Amino acid sequence: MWPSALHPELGDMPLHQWALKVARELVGDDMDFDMLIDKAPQSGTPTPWHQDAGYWVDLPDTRAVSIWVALDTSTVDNGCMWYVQGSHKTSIRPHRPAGGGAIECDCSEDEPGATPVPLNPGEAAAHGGATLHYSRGNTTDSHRRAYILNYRSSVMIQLERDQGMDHGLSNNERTVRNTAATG
Ligand SMILES: O=C(O)CCC(=O)C(=O)O
Repeated sequence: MWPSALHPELGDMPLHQWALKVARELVGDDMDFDMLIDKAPQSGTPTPWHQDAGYWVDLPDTRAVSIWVALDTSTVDNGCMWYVQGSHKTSIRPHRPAGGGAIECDCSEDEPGATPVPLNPGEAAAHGGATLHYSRGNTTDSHRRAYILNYRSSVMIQLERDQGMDHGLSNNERTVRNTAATG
């Protein structure tokens, strides 16, 4: 979580500048948080089906967008994203804990509209808070890395922070401080 908190200079670089422009056009107006996910070779761990809104605290304005940028070629076999077409306009399904802090809801590759979205490095897909999505485990010998930038309005970000929701930023800052203290 939060690569840009570890390396603030990322915020001024082309990916963040470009993604912010796209996010402003689509819905949000500020970066809520960013993530780097590396599905390591042969790691075989799927990301369970979920809607991001299943993680959220209650907010009066739920408009948000995530921009998922492929850093490696993503394929069905190394765990490219799957989205359910049209689900961004549906209600939020019940979610349950799925282990390791993740959550999941009832959905499968057989859901009508479920579509894998393989991407080349540098290509991106955007999803909203209600979009059903998932990825298979990586069963190949190469990495599947992605940089994910999440946006919503700055007023809603402040409301989240007021309720203690910072997507791991405070943990991250503690880790950085401890790492610096122990060398
Ligand atoms: O990269 C993945 O496999 C999952 C990403 C995800 O769930 C998200 O961006 O909301």
